[in-house]
Amino acid sequence: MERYYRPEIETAPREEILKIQNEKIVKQVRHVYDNVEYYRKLMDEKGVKPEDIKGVEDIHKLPFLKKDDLRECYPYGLLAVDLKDCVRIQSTSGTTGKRVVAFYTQHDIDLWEECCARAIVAAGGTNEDVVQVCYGYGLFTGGAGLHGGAHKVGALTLPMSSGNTERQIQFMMDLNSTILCCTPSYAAFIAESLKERGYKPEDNKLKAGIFGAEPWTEEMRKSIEEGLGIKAYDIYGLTETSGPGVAFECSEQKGMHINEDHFYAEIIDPDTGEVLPEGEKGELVFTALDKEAFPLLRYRTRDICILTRGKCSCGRTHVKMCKPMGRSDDMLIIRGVNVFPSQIETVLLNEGYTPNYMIYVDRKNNTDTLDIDVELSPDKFSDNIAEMQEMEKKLAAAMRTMLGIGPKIHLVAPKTIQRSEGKAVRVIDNRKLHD
Ligand code: DLL
Repeated sequence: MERYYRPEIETAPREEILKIQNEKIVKQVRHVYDNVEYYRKLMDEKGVKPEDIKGVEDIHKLPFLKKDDLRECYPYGLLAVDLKDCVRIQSTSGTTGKRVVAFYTQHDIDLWEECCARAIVAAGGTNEDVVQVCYGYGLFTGGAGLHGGAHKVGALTLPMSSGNTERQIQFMMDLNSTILCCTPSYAAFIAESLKERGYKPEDNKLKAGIFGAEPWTEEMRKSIEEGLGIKAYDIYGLTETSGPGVAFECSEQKGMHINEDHFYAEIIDPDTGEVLPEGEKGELVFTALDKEAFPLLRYRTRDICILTRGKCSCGRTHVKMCKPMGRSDDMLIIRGVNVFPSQIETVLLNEGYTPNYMIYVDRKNNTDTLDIDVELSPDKFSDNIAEMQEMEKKLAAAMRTMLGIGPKIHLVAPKTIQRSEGKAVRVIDNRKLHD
């Protein structure tokens, strides 16, 4: 039987959700206009006043916020409450430019942790579970968010943080963890490490995993589910909107329900900014409806996505987002062709290879090149060069069919590609260095 953390909200009729959203947005726009000078200026420039926003149908009148605005406002420029009312700061893992710092009041923390609690319950979590959190703790929102959510559910929480895989496995087996929370790439690594130590999927007590923070394919889901003997659920979120839990998967495992009583989602055309109708692919934009300290309105996530409102078998009524199809800035344009790393992962897993790979893009003699290192599992590895070359050719052909361009494949020995404990880095684009 499906269980919910807040049934009255999660299964509320559409009209009721809309009513909640309309009430919240009116208050929220007033709060931001009165307290955030930067956004007030953007609204004034656009000629929009708080009184013009009477409900969510007016949200499209508001200006967008982009990552650049956040950089410009670093660190306090978008803060909407007194600093003394904030109880926490978290930050993005960003490697370029300034990091985004997000502020939280206690109300914001409660709201965020509740979103994570909803995700854990949707994955079958109860107070009888042992939740092993191996997302990074610290500034990254993964550890803190799922940790808080697990507490709210009343589960026994194992605050492992990421890394030290030996210890992760020891605790998982000794303390009978039932729910695993980490990035999908780290889950794949844990599965591989368990197998190497001679454990079979049925030897652990895990029943579910809550995996997110990076794109992952359906093929990767299947491989993790088989490797660990669990059901693998997706979870989405970003530091700017609080962290994980903005959206989460239910038993249907087909798209993630957005916590619409807290976050209003739109899909826009990334070039024109125009709002697209339901079912169309575009950039995901979020408005935080009731966050106090760092209440971003119409924040452009750069994640490419589709929203759908069809009836869900789990009984939840909140809108669903599909798996993000990569960020608009993750998309590689190689010889004019759009390539998403997720397409490469799909081909690899379909062809029976491991999810351990590295993509290298470069430009030689004014032509883009695409090279993919693919790690072989020990059973596929051989010193027969002709055989290896034949496999490389076959894989390159399968890639060409999927991508529209042919990469150069390099099969590499088992254990030669570095494993990820957090967000996996799988693309190195050397063109950026030359341009
Ligand atoms: O990654 C928050 C998080 C922690 C989500 C743990 C889920 C689990 P940031 O570091 O700010 O926050 O990165 C946010 O990561 O805009 C997406 O591009 C990507 N992302 C997050 N979840 C998913 C997912 C956290 N389930 C950025 N699928 C977002 C694909 C995801 N991409």
